[in-house]
Amino acid sequence: MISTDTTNVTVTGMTCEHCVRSVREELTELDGVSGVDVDLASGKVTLHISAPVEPEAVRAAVEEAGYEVSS
Ligand SMILES: [Cu+2]
Repeated sequence: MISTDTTNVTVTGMTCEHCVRSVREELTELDGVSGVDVDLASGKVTLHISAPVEPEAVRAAVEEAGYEVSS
């Protein structure tokens, strides 16, 4: 079953589509994440989730890609 729940984070440091792809790939690997939308201009990342996802796991995945979660 795919839930339509979403959660948002803002990622800093992305400058191009390669950055977007890196962040998307890392976040897509997280348990509970069924889809990832990234807006490069604003840094806004929308996670489509099918199960609760720990904020710390999101932060770690973004850092693994080489970027930062703001706030
Ligand atoms: Cu880039």
